[in-house]
Amino acid sequence: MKQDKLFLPTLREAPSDAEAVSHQLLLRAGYIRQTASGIYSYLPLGWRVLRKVSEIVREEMDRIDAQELLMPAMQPTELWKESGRYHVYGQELIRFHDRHDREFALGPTHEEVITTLVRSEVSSYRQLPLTLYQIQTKFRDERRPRFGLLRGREFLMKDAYSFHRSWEELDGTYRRMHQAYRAIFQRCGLDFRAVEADAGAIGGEGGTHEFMALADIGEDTVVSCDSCDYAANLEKATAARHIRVEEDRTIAAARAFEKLHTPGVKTIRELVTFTGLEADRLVKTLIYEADGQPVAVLIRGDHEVNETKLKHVLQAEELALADAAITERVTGAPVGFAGPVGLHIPIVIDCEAADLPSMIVGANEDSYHFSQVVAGRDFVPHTVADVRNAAEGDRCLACGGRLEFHRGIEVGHIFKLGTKYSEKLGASVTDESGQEKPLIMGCYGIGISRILSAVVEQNQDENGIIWPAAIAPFHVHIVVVSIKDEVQTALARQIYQSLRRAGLDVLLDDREERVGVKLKDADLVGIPVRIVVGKYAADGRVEWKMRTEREAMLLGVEEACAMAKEMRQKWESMGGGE
Ligand code: 9G3
Repeated sequence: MKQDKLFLPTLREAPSDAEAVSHQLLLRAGYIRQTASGIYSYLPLGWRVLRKVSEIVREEMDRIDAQELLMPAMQPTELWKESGRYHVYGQELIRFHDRHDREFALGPTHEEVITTLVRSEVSSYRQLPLTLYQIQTKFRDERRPRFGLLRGREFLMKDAYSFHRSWEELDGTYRRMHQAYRAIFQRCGLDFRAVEADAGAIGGEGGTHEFMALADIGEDTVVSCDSCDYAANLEKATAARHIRVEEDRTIAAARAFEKLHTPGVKTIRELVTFTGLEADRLVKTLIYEADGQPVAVLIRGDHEVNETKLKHVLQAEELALADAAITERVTGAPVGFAGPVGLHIPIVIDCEAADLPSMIVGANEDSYHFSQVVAGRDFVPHTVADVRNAAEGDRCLACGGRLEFHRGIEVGHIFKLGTKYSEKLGASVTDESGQEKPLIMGCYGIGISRILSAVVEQNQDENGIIWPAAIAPFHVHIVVVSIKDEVQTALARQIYQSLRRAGLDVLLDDREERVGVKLKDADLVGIPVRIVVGKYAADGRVEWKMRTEREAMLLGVEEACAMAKEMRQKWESMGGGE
């Protein structure tokens, strides 16, 4: 590709509203341009990278016998009413009417479409297992699109769906999909973790894993053990309960609770100062509204409520912290003095708060707390459950190691769906004994366009992007120092043709530009190998520099071409070659 004709509008500066470094660099290096908030055009180099990522995904999907198809973006909303999800998603689901006034949604995902398609075409277990996938644009009207491709409103996803006659058969496909995802993210050069995750609204009955690219910009928190391979999204992560030994429960039970006058002591920090006790001896009482009903949640002063876990424990659709007015109405006291004693609403207490032999809690009276309160004696919890966030430094439940936190970008998510959609939509097969049985399903997503940003977040420096070779828009960037010099342009063309003949993707910077600008652009665009043809061209020597290294070196032309060709072999072998 000759750069003089290439549509590659690089920028010196990123727009001020681009906060994430990947967003800034993809804009500055001319890979994407914003059309509207959360909606992007992929310019030629951006599209080349997207295609390379997509090809890696296709190779790994085809390797596990998944079959590619393409479903429509326009989905009749009757399907969403049939699946019961029409009212689950609000403004995020983009709906419109066609010329016949029929309502459609722009597809955010395709469980409904694929299940009705399979319902009408698959009738016998002999046609199973069946895994279908597509690489297609998804539409989700995010309230706050941000960080460029990391959270867009129109994005490229690979979504796969598998259909089975038994859970064992699903488990087999799920394991193969899990392995294929590892291969895909490794080939894309991502530093990622596969983590146990929460299925959320999709309702994965049998478990779900997310694939997280580690990056500080990531919205998710990955909890991983420093000693074993336990890793989970914070939404789901559990930690070992450290067993208390110091105080005997019977002693605590013998002492009646006492009233403490605690004027102005509203927060745990103030209570620590006032009582001289550590936060892990104190219990905060938070009032939540679960599907509109008030619930008291008791948790140790040094812990945080995990609302994903709490929602599951309460089997609530909607869950939110009650506001001050509701808290005062329910507890009879201003926020900061709420407590379980005398409350007439359900009380959920976190396991580790319940482990306390006795606790200090609000007295449900302004400026008063109770000490030596014993759960089960002075109040009866409705539920004792793990409703807390794991904390950094907690012990790993599996091996006792230390739990560490990392920020992560979700680039993949796989689910064992079970029969949730097949039952709702009536997709079943006759099994060996002629029985009609609902199909057992799995679904598997990869954020293809999001991978571009995740890779850039992990592979960049002060000069620009550093593409892993397998997904770089080109393998080699040839820069001619002065295109007026016949010797230089002839040598550059010779190298260009030789490398292209060897199957390398080569970009030739033949622009009438100062060499400083060309070299800056080359660093910004991030192609793995840079070959500069300049004053040494007359001696048949060129400057060779890897984008990952600071130093360049002088090589003979043959040596440079041979090295580039060898690298291609290496890159191909790292890849998923047959
Ligand atoms: C919607 C809207 C947004 C959504 C969904 C539905 C996320 C929705 C979950 C999934 C689950 C899997 C197949 C590929 C992998 C992920 N956001 N999800 O169902 F209507 Cl507006 O998409 N689907």
